[in-house]
Amino acid sequence: MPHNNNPVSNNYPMFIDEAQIWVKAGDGGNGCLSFRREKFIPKGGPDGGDGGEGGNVYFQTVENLDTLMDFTGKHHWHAQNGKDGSGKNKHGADGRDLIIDVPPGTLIYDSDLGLLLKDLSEVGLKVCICRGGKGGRGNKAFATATNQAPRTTTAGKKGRERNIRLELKLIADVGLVGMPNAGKSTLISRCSAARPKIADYPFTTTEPVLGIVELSDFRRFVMADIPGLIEGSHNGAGLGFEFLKHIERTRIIAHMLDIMPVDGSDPVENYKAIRHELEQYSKALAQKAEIIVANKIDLDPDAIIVKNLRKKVKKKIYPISAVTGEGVKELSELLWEKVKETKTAEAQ
Ligand SMILES: Nc1nc2c(ncn2[C@@H]2O[C@H](COP(=O)(O)OP(=O)(O)OP(=O)(O)O)[C@@H](O)[C@H]2O)c(=O)[nH]1
Ligand SMILES: [Mg+2]
Repeated sequence: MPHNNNPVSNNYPMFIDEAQIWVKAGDGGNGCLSFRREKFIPKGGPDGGDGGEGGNVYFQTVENLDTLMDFTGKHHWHAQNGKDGSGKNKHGADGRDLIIDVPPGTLIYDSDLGLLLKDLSEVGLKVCICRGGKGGRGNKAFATATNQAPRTTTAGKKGRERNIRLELKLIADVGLVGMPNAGKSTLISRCSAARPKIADYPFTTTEPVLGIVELSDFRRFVMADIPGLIEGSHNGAGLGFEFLKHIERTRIIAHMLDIMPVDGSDPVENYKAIRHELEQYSKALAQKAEIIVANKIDLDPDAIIVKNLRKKVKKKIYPISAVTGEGVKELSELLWEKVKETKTAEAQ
């Protein structure tokens, strides 16, 4: 399926969540062929009722949804068919509409036509994507003065079906920043289903990767892994520059420090260098809430390096090992809390 999540050519927003589904409106019920048959009324007239209408398929945007993950396990969505008409002029019941909830920011495409049907940009929008089929007519409807006993009925019309591609522009809640090789991709692959490439050389990550971090009780947030930053990133050095503008849109930054860089550099200096890049890039970025994560603590069993880091950086530091998983759960909970705080602050 063609889809472009290359932020360089796509400007903004870059993170795209997608789902491919098939939707079908209900078929109309068939018209009924029937004649009145009652005691003492030998030749009753036609009394076949019309079929009910098929249900429509709607999409609507709701609050509290922020991914298209609910569509991964369900590809077929079907509104109810209309019921057939029956004797005694009974109309068939209309089929129930199907209303599909999507998060605000969802684009709805007809994937066969490659056509954008609707941009559901805000909460509270609702759009009909497939109309249900009309009900067929019962023979009663065909009775005329000259044909009082018609045997004609029509079948219900088919409900419309479409192959739909949903595309959601996501803005990550947490942006991972740090030097190349700090272990950003290792972390995102440990706490989400994202599987970016991981390797022991700098600039392994060349494009942002998005992961959804899931916690208990359906809590989740979106984390973005971007290419490593280096000195001069704000001026375009390395790969990170293109992606800083997206990190600017995240709610918080998780600043990842490698406590034992293979190039022998000093983690404190590295921390300052990245801070400098963020500050040079923009005020908004520099002012964003930051969680400092000290990674690779499995290499520091006596916690001496972390202790030293705390002393020098003079800020709260959260130690983890993205490889062994130590501290990752606690970090995820903390990030969730911080994301929630910023969401609450925004809502006020
Ligand atoms: N010992 C140890 N090694 C780690 C840990 N986390 C990551 N690494 C290693 O560090 C190297 C770099 O990891 P990545 O996750 O690719 O680092 P990155 O920050 O995404 O790097 P770039 O994409 O190049 O910016 C890999 O060899 C990882 O196996 C950790 O907690 N402990
Ligand atoms: Mg990486």
